[in-house]
Amino acid sequence: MKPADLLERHAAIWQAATTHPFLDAVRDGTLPASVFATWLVQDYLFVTDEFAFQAHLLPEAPRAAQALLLRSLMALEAELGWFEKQAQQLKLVLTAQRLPVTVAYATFMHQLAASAPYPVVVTALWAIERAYLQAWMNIAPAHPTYQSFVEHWANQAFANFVAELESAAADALAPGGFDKETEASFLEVARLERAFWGMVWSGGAK
Ligand code: MP5
Repeated sequence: MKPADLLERHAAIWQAATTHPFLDAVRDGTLPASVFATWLVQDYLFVTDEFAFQAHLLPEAPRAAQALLLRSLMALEAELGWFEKQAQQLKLVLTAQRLPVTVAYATFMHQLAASAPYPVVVTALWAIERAYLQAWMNIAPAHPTYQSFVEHWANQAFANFVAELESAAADALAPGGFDKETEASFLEVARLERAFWGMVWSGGAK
């Protein structure tokens, strides 16, 4: 079984992870600025946690995957700068507290990096990126208010990068394919993605 088979096997769960009223409102330009601000700040904090996660993964990775993972780490650092620029333009402070799902996602990534075997971790990383690719592709092109954010993930270069991660995960999982632990981490990514949209949509109230 390949990484992509997880998407088919859990199609309904994956659909729930990558579609949400938050995203529909971004597409339509009806999302209140305050809700968008909550997402932007929490996603910035998520990316700082993802940066630590990926940095831990690098020395564990097989030689053939190191160049890709290093590029990914560099892209994450650039992305932090991109978030900082957006926040400055919108006059948002990025030093907010992490809301509960952001904390849960950080804990999950930390535990994976600390104790899961490399094939499980690289498959989870692919799932994290694949989720955002799909979520934002689904709503492109969006209302001009938010289109520049949508394009940040809904673009061909990002799709190519996610495809490279998928190959790296497939190489790592071969020849046995994914096991229960890989599948459980994939499902946890899907659950956290869904919960993350719910958290920002409700403004952190739940
Ligand atoms: C990503 C993200 C994608 N930014 N936020 C969440 C909650 N899930 C996935 O990661 P990246 O590094 O921004 O492509």
